[in-house]
Amino acid sequence: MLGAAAASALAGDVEVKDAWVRGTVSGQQATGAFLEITSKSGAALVGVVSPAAGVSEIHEMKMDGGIMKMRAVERLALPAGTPVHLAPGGYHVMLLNLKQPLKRVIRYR
Ligand SMILES: [Cu+2]
Repeated sequence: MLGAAAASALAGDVEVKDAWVRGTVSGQQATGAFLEITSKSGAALVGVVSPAAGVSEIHEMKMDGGIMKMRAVERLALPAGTPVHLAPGGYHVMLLNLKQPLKRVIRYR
């Protein structure tokens, strides 16, 4: 879902690998999605969409006064030929207002 949105918007320039979503427990409204994304010619990720969530955002983790915090970013640069990792503890796709529990980790290539 995430990969397809990114790839179709950039018509073959972007490759998405190892995408997965952290499973949720009942009542949990948000989770993270992670992937590796590479642009052949250089691009930027400027939005994400998922049918599983009411709101999807690109987030980064940053130290702020000794506390790790996350915040939304509007643009994630994808330098040409360089894999960009969205991974736990760093950049990630935040899925908010989940429409249903994600019962298990979903992995696909
Ligand atoms: Cu987040």
